[in-house]
Amino acid sequence: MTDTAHDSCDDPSPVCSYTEWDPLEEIIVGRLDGAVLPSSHIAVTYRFPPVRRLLYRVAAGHRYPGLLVRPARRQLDEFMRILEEEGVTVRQPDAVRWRTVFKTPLWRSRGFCSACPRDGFLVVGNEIIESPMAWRTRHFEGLAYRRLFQMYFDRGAHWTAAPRPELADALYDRHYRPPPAGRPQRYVINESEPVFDAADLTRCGRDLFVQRSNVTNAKGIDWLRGHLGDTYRIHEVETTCPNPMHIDSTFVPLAPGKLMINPAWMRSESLPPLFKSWEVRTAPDPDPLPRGALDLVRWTSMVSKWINLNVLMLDERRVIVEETQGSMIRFLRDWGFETIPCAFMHYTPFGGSFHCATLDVRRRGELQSYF
Ligand code: ABU
Repeated sequence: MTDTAHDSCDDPSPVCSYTEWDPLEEIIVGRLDGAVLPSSHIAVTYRFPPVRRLLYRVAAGHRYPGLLVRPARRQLDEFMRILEEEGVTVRQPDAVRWRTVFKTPLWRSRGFCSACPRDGFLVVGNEIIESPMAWRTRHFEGLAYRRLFQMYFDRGAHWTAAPRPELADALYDRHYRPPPAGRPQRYVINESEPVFDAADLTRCGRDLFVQRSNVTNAKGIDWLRGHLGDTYRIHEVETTCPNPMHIDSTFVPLAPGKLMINPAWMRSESLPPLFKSWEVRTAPDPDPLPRGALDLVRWTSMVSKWINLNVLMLDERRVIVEETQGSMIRFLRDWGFETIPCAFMHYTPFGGSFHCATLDVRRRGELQSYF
């Protein structure tokens, strides 16, 4: 890949997206069919309390119960209906038998699901980059997207995979526990090979922002920097989250000049200096989930309570936001956005909300610098 390949998208390119806010034209939305509870490997369970870890050993590798899948699927259908009504082309990955045990020469696992395309794939300009994900249970997640990526490739998109990681035992600290508040950051993974989840990155034209996390190491960031070349600048942002995994509930660029940050995990003083020219606002605390129907979601959620920040921009003005999060809806309206509320909390046991559940394939716009 040469640098110039990223400068603008060939016209018409089926894949073209430089930012989180250019007008959205086409998107991949996750699929819940066949979803399996991810393996009980340390990289998955390190943040569970001891009792949940024990229970999880029995449950891991089994299908998600219908009690979780059915309401989540209803909400997913409604989310896709809203996207289509707003003029967006929606595509979904294929169904895969995630319960199948797969082996490499070093280890074996079952799969997980394809609920969150954001984690495994990064779209930069006209290129789809497959990330070298650190969770063994996600090693073959790309299979669900093969047909779509092949179609985009046939129509002219660039398609790259980062070096396939070994995910050997040596990558993980099997005794890892998150550091207590105020102690130096450390991670369940080390630097023995490059790994990253695409959801640890967010895109603002020529500038991309990344966080180190329990699935993204410095070598992974270095690989991406080398791959993208001089056309892009990758800036690392510091988070104080004790369990960092995915930047999209921590550091959320909404539009040119508008950045939303998580009040618990980001300090405006430690933002990269280039944000001095941007308006940075601290997100509101999440509203508690209503009791009753969402109790099961509360107990089985795979995300933090800050998933209220995980919004999806349709363009610089319109934003899809979770409907139980009244404080977030008011915050975004006060800031000049047009909010589109959608119920989606039942999706969180599968790993995310609107941003995680999607991969924007095409947004109308050109490569620019916003700083
Ligand atoms: N996959 C995004 C999760 C972020 C969070 O748990 O806050």
